[in-house]
Order: sequence, then structure tokens, then C-alpha cells
Amino acid sequence: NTKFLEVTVNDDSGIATVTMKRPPVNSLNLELLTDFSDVLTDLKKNDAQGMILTSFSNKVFTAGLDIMEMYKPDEGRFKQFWSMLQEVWMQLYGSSFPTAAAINGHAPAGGCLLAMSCEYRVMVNKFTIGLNETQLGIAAPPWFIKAMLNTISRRDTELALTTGRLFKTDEALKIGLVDEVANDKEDALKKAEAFFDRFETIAPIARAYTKASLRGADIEDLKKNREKDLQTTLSAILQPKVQQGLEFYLAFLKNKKE
Ligand code: CO8
Repeated sequence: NTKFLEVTVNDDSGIATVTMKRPPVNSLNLELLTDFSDVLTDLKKNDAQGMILTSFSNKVFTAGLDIMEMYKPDEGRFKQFWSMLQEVWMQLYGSSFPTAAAINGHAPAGGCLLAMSCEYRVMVNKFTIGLNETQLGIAAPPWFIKAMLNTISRRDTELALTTGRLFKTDEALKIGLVDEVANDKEDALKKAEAFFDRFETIAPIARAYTKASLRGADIEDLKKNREKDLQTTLSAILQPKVQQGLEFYLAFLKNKKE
């Protein structure tokens, strides 16, 4: 266990359940992402047979990147934050063990990215998922887009991204952004666990090699361009218009409660 992640391993199946635990909305800051990278490293070292990613909250899977990491950022910290996000994505998207997301709440932006980086998605009804970056006045980086292209059609990706669309669970199911719908968290976990049964008679090495063949080029692309990706993101974030947009968005989130 770490400060922001609870890890439980099923001794019979060797499958780990990783529960994000950063109230109120699991926004992804540098510390949570560092924890996640450490956990993924440990799971690999300990030969985990699979991982299920879920949330402590029954309303929000994760609200995506912590907007406070991007609003009036300290440049040094932002660089650490973005590099850690790149690192986590490469570890998760490229993990040799199978992965499933039990999406028991809203999964906008970075939340959708984490879910798409798993191999299978079970989502509780009545929530929303999608890459809504354009609605915040920013563009999803190329590797976010590749993760979506690996999940749904090119046509649906373009329509979803240009409009920053958040899909309801049933809409997400229709385009394949999620694989199954669940009634509640327990049901989602059960269905996610059942996903791993499909590999009972499959040689792990053949499974892992196939996954690497499909996803490897996307990871190599980012690996080669990490610094450029960081600089592009930083200059986009620092634009006054983007900063103003984030400020309005934070105010909107606060005011919607009143
Ligand atoms: N970061 C930081 N704080 C957040 C975030 C966030 N992403 N989301 C919510 N919060 C805060 C709220 O401001 C609120 O704070 P406070 O309690 O101080 O008022 C608190 O968390 C609780 O939020 P809500 O009251 O809104 O909680 P609800 O349960 O009603 O709603 C939602 C949950 C649906 C998740 C809602 O909070 C929401 O829509 N959040 C924003 C989601 C979003 O759009 N995230 C995008 C982040 S950007 C990203 O992930 C990718 C960026 C790519 C960068 C590209 C650069 C070029």
C-alpha cells in the first residue's frame, strides 16, 4: 500500500486490485502518479498475474489530471509531474501482465486515459467517460490519442476528440470505449476478474508478446519524444488563454455546488 493507492492481491489468482484513494476525486497529481509508478514496478517484479484498477469513490473513478498541477505551474514541478505521467502511461499501456479497469465513477480526461491504457473496461452505469480536453481549451497529446485509437475506431476517435465528448456508460459501450456495463462496483470487479479467465489456457509469453506487438510502436514513439512532448505541453499550458480557461473551469467546478 502507498499513501494514495491500496493494493490487495488475491493469493489464489495472483491478480492485484489497485484502488485509487485520493479524496475527493482522485485527481492525478505528482505524488499519486509516483505511487502508481512504484506499484506497477512492484507488480512486475512480483510476477503479478493481472491488475484491476478501480476507485475508492463510488462516484468518481478519477477526475483526470490534477488541474492544480497545470494552473500557474511551477516549471520544475510541472516537468516532474509530466515526466511521471509519461512514465506511468508507458508502464501501464505496456505492462506484460493483463489489466482491466473497473470504472465505478466518472472518468474524464486523464481518467479515461488510464482506463483506455488497460486492456479491458467494465463501467458502472450512469457515469461518463471520454477525453474532454478540447472543452478545456487544450488538445489531448498524441499518445492520449493513440490510446484511444487502440480502443475505438479512427472515425469515433476524431468525432470524440474534436468535440471533447464525454460518453454516458451505454454510449461508451456502443462504440467500444467500454467492454461491459456493471450495476455497481462489486459487479464491475466480478466482471473484471472474469476477463482474466480468458487467459487460463493461453501461454503468458505469447499473450505478452502479442500485446507488445500491438502497443509497442506507440510507446516507442513517446520514448523517443519525451522531451519534445514535455516542452510542447508546457508551452501550451503556459499560454495566457489556457491559464484563463483553467481558472474559469476551476471556478465552474466550485460554483456548480452552490
Ligand atoms: N483537478 C483538481 N481538482 C479537481 C478536479 C481536477 N481534475 N476535478 C474536480 N476537482 C475538485 C473540485 O474543484 C472540487 O473542489 P472543492 O471541493 O475545493 O470545491 C472537488 O474536486 C470536488 O469536485 P466536484 O464537486 O466537481 O465533485 P463531483 O463529484 O460533483 O464531480 C467530476 C466529479 C465529474 C469528476 C467533476 O469534478 C469534474 O468534471 N471534474 C473535472 C474533470 C476534468 O475535466 N478533468 C480534466 C483534467 S485535464 C486532463 O486530465 C488531461 C489534460 C491533458 C493536458 C494536455 C496539455 C496540452
